[in-house]
Amino acid sequence: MNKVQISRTCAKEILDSRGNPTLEATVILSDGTVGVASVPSGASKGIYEAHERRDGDPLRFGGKGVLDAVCNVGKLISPAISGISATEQAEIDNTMIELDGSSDKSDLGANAILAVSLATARAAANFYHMPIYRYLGGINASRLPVPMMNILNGGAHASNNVDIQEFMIAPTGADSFSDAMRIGSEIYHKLGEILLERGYGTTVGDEGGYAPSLDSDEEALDLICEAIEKSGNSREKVQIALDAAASEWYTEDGKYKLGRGDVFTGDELIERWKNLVNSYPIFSIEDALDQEDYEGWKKLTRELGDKIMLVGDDLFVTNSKRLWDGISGGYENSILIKPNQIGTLTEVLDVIELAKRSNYKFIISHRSGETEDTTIADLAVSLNAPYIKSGAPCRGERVAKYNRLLRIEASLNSYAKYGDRN
Ligand code: 2PG
Ligand code: MG
Repeated sequence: MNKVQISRTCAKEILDSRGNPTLEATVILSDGTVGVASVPSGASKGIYEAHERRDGDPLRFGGKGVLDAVCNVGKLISPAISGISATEQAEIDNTMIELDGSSDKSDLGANAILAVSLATARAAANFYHMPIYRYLGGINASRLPVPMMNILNGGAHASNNVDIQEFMIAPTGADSFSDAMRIGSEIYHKLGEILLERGYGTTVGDEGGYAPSLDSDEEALDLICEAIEKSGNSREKVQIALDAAASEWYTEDGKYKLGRGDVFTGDELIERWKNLVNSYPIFSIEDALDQEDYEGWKKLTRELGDKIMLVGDDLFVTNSKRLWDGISGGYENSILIKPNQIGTLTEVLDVIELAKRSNYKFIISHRSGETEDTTIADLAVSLNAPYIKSGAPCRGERVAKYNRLLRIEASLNSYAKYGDRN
């Protein structure tokens, strides 16, 4: 038996940052090397995402247990991949896809499959005593992504009245990744002070951003601009990104009904985004329209696609086929990458390859329910990704990824590049 072959795989049920169960998988190689990875879970999920398998037993975790998926790892996946070299990522991922046999990984569960897929890469990296970004990315992996920090939470991630799910600051003009994190943290704390002064709540939402109830979403943007200025950081260094998560607003009659009661047609919503882009330093909007509003996407891309990043999350769900449809159909110019939307590392790398070849920007992303696993940070560096979003510079499971990037930056030393800079 060769030493890097997989000898055994198992999993356990652990908790995510919302206190819901999720999976942690362990892959053990024949020389005893171990790789461990856990998977996150979303709240505003796209309907085309790979299936996250839950037990549905109302007597455990309100039906959200993942013991069936855990069992699938030990009983079905482990024997199927044993004996394959951990460096053969595509073979391992394909073996699991074939074993599952469904179109959405619902049989074994995309959560079970992804946990094993990532743990395999970790085991292989450990075998070669390499950090995982170096194992995955090779000698040219040296660029740190621009962090898109979600400092004000709304939508499905908070119980306030703010409609837009994520208000993010991105220090695109920072000198380095660590400089970007300093800027983000300073603005975050300044925003907290401003909210307190105005008598607003400073409790935080699922991704660590403040979650106050406000008069309007425009007020959120005004407060963030004020925080940028009062923190002493110039507007040239920091831009704003939004995730509208508009699929959550879409109604059966093809309109958008927001939480406060405002109703927009698709055209009216497009006008609203154009007005906001004209009034604020917004450089990126994710899920500006519903995941199936294809005509709307075409129109929005025609009108705003040469000005800002239009990012597909629910629309593309990290799926090459859906991205290909988008490229041919002319919708959006950027894609959000969430490994658990598709379920294997190989498919994640494939969709990013397609995005790069098609001149689509890509953003590596966390989920709103996270664990302390930091694989997405390494993944971003391995691919020289331009952006990462991992929530606010606050809360352990969010800063775990940013701190991992700070450590990678330190170890790359003067060879670390940042964002679009050389
Ligand atoms: C999103 C994500 C992550 P969720 O919509 O982009 O921020 O949220 O994980 O709830 O889908
Ligand atoms: Mg999103």
